[in-house]
Amino acid sequence: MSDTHASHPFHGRVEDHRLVTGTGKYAADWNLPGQLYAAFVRSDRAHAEIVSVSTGNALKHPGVKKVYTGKEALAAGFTKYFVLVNWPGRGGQHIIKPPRPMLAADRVRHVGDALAMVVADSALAAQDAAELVEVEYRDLPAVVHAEEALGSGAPLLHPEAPGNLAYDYESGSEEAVNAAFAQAAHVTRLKVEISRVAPNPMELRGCTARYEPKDDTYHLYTCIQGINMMRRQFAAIADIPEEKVVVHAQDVGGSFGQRSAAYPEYVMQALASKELGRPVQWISSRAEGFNSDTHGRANTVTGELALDRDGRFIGLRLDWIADMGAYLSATGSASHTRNPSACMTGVYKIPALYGRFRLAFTNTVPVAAYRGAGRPDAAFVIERLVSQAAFELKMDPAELRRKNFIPKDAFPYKTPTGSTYEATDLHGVLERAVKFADWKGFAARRKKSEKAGKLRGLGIATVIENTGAGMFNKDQVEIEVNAAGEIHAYTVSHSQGQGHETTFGQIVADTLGVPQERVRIRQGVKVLFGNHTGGSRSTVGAGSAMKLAAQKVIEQGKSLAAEVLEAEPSQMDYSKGTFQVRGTRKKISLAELAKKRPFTVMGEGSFGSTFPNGCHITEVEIDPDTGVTEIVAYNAVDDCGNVINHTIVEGQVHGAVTQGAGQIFGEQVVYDRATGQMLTGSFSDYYMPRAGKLVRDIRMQDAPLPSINNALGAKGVGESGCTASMPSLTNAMMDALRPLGIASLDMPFTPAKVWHAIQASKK
Ligand code: MCN
Repeated sequence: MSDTHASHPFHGRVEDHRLVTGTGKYAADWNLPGQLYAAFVRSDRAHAEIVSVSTGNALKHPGVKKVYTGKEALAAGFTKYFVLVNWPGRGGQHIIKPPRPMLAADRVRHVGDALAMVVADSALAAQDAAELVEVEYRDLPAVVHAEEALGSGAPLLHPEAPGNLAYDYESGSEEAVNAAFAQAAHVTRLKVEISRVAPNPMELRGCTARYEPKDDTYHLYTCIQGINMMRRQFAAIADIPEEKVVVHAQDVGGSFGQRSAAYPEYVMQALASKELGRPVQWISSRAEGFNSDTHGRANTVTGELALDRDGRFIGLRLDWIADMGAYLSATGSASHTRNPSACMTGVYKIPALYGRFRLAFTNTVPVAAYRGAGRPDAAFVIERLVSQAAFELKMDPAELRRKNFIPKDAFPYKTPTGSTYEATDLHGVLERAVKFADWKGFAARRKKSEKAGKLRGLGIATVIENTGAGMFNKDQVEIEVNAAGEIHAYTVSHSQGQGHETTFGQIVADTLGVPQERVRIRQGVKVLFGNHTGGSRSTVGAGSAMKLAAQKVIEQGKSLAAEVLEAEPSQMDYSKGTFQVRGTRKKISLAELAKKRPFTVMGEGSFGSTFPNGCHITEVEIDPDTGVTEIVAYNAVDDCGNVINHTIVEGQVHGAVTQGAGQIFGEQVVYDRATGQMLTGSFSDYYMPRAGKLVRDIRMQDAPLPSINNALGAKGVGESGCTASMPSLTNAMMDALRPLGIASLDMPFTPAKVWHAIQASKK
């Protein structure tokens, strides 16, 4: 565990000086004396039995210390792993967790599946020797699409999971929905592919593992979202108590859900470190990352919305097929079942609802949480259905939304899937957005585009999502006011780019009324109870605990100051860093007090889910001759409760909108259906959104309605840009394309795909 601090003049984001001057410390910057290096031998095919692995030549390579194969991984007993879903699914069935050795032993199940690890005294020697490991395979047929994997006769990945079905989950009432559909005046149907994406954080994944024989502990120096999730997973795999796992990290160069896992590589490195008596480092390459870092989304969803004669929603049915890849990740199963089902009715009053979720194994990289973790997927389906229903009923899509919003007086609103939404101002947010985007002026803008030979579309999404409820039911923060007068605030949630040192520092400094330069945020240095950074919960959880802890500093400070000033605690006042005996001139600053009586306090609390919501209205312009699309307007009105720092919130929304737009217009992991090879394993083939080109001007307004579920009145914001941008931009695209008779088109809207659809519509 390590220290992050701000030891420079405060300008803007506290962490930026360190990060932009090359003095950050990332996974590859942890270099330990005597460390060895690991390289992994990965499957070059999608599905095959391993007939033999010959390590003789690799072992003879200079510098090689040891070569591990599946045999050693099995012997170590590392085949069990942690999965968030531990509740029964449909018919009381539990999720199927086939054993997974940390190196494939009898079979490889996806291109990139690691089957051997070479440990050598240099990274180069390890890599060269890895190429000398000879593997004999017996090829098996592969399946790379979830719907096909669940079909009859599909190749079977794990004998423990018949029909490749890992988990069958349901939410809501099938009976009630059937009854609603029987009475419907109109039904809108839609099948969508929410594509598989590769998160690609800037920092490559990596770890240095060190076994400490003195106290039998495993130390991981790696990129994380928080220490507790990593410790829990590693301990589950290695079958050791969590106390034996020590995680060290300082800066993390992006994660998006991908860096919460105790990946097999780390476990094997730790095993090697224990056996060889030296730390073992491994840093991924980008190509390796494409094939071994978890992917996101990858859902095929069929949705049906039933409406009555007045255009009111009376039922929603979702059939959700989620691709888990070859093995279950820790977070993927929850992200594709409970998460989307919690906000499955979106912002609408829909009395009857039923969702069935089937999780499939396929010969692809495992899927895990990815910015929004199922919630953008749920919003995508509902918001597309609503806009399509409006088109079919010849209604204004904003009007259909207004008509079906959960009414103001129905809050707190209990959804048919059991969530309780706290109060929101759906109408207020929509009206602001409609005005902000000049909804009424669209017809004229469309005409102008038409004159220029362009197709213009208007998209809207009104979304809500649950954030804030974590895996640990409590968040703790410790604040130490030391003898040097410094204020250190400790948390276990870990920033990966969200600017926590700035916002958490601000919360503590504002509560104490002291300059922010005096506050240091220290992440993952102490083991405390609490959640990792994910689910846009850090502000609600760790942030609230920061405030409570800072309030305790004042309380405890009053007692200590009273002792020093020979007064009663009840006589003490506190303001802007100074304690004063009421009605006298006797006073002492917090810093002076700490020099005499350094002290530490703990702030903690259990904070429930918050429900950030918003309305994003977008416009696109398509050049029909090339299929190239430009986002010509992006207007976002977001309610993320009380805003701690508007610049950071805006940055979060910009980043997430760009990420959503990336998926809608280009990002997609594509596997060849015949061979199971990844066709998009580098940045030459995999489109990453480019700043400035894709989303030119994201305009944003805050519409804060304070949350009542936490000490700050804040709601999470880190993912909302993804949740809203994906449906809004797709609705804009469909609005532009429908007049040509194009009923539906799946993401990504690449120029080629759009051009072909336009050409086909002319025939
Ligand atoms: N904030 C605020 N006022 C609010 C809400 C939040 O000022 N009302 C600030 C926070 O204090 C914090 C930031 O906005 O600095 C995001 O806060 P929050 O919504 O609590 O989300 P988390 O900090 O828990 O971040 C997690 C979220 C998730 S789940 C993903 S995925 C994600 C994301 O944030 N991955 C990111 N944003 C990312 N940003 C970067 N740069 N890199 C990633 O990997």
